[in-house]
Amino acid sequence: QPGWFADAVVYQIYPRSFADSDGDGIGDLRGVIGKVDYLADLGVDVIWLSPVYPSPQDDNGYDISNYRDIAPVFGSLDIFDELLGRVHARGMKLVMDLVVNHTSDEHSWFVESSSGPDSAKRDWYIWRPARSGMTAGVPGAEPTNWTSFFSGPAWQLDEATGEYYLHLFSPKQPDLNWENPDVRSAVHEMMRWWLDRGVDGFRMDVINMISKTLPLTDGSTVGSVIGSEQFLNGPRVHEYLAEMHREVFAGRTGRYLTVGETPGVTVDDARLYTDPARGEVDMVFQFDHVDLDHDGSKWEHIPLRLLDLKACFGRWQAGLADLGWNSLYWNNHDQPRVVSRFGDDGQHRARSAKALATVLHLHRGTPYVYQGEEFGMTNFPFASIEDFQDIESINHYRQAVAGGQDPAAAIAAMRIAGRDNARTPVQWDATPQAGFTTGTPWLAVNPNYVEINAAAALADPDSVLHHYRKLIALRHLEPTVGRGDFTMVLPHDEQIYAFTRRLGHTELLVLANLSGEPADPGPLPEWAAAEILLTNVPDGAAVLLPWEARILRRSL
Ligand code: ISL
Repeated sequence: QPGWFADAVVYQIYPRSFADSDGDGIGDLRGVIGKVDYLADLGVDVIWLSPVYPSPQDDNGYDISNYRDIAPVFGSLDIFDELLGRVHARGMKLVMDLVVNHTSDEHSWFVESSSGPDSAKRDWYIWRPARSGMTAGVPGAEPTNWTSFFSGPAWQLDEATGEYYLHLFSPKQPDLNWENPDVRSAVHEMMRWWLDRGVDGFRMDVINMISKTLPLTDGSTVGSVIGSEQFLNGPRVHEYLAEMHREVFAGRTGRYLTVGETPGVTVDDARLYTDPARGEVDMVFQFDHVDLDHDGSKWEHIPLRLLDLKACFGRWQAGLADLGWNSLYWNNHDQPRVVSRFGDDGQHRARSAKALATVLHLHRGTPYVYQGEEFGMTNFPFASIEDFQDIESINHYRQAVAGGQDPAAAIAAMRIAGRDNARTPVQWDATPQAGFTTGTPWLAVNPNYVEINAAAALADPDSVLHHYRKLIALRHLEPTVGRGDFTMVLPHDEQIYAFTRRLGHTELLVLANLSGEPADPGPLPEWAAAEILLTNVPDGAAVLLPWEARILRRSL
């Protein structure tokens, strides 16, 4: 039987872009406090806060220099405690981002580790000499040929000691050495410290990368990141997660949430990660559906084919039907906006956003809503490299242009797939800077804020936001949404996404036209008398309008 989180919806806050209370142009915890009532009214059960710890902000806080404090730019521990109290008072939970595959290079652990080969913490990170027979610092002398997620080699030479350290992400994000038991217990202790403070769990950043295959050798991956077969779902990762679960959660009686971010995870891996009997994590974020619209690297866009999407989700639904649990997401701070990506952000913006939300939320699993998704925020019209702030995009641009790519083509790819699409400030209202800040925002506000904003959506009973509110309320009212089994219907239809959910004597049918043309589902006699629970088109007919979606219920 699935846990409490089957009936829950999680809302992700990327604090930098959420709400700025002090006019410095960067969102902060006081800003979040000001929106707790908004989130409670939306109906979400859990808030996941992207990192707010002290950080040089090389990767917007995913490079942490102190795990037990709050960055001044975001607030303080006192303000954090106040937020936690407010969230709990409104009956919601708060989950922290746990980024422990790597720290910042400015974390005291790394400062000590890099002080010399004899440092007591040398072994807390992954240090290696230059490739044998080569001089350190010469291109190609890196210990292995691995590349970083943010372009270039995954190794950085430390001039002082002549050794390299591993960084799967930026050079300012050195990878911790999880083989060292002291590293693991330091992480466990830090997690207990946050739980003792009252937080309700963790979203675990790239947690399936913490175990590397030893000895480290050249990678053979074809694709964007070389070496990944040696660190994705590595040999000891399940052991580490089970140990973490024991060391951190054993004996605690609260209802916690743990979700692992796991790029490259397969259904079979996920069955291991999320089998409750194994005691690892409650659910993982898989990436298959967000990999369907590109070829090779994320920058090589191809249009989504609905049949691929249905096959992908269908596989995940079937694979975790009897054991484990799915997370469900369209968006997060790393992904372009779903209405622009898989919907229609022009003529049918509201209707397509509602259709996509309906489909996602009615799958079996725990849905995640990313800030602004709930009222249909769109991608940003990026025009030049100066418009970007994200390290991944900027590094990619430099590498692509240095390699001879047309700069305009690189920008075009980044406009489609760049992470900054998700990171533009939340559009609260139609006042200057969309009500996000009284100052100058760190990343430009989307010019469409005058029409697309939370205040306008709240005032319009027919808005995307009210549709999200109804979907969340439906999950709370109708147990079939959280707990029913899943059966795909019309699997070969190229326009319609349809499935049923069944629990006891209740059956739901979801019918969604995920295309810009009318679509005919054909006769559905057994549903003729069914009750309509939710639609995005008033008075729907037999043939579905573009992006029309409905949820029906019948008793068996
Ligand atoms: O964003 C991605 C694809 O464009 C992924 O490769 C992403 O880097 C990967 O999913 C890991 O993401 C997480 O860890 C990163 C951080 O930059 C991301 O924001 C975070 O979600 C390193 O901590």
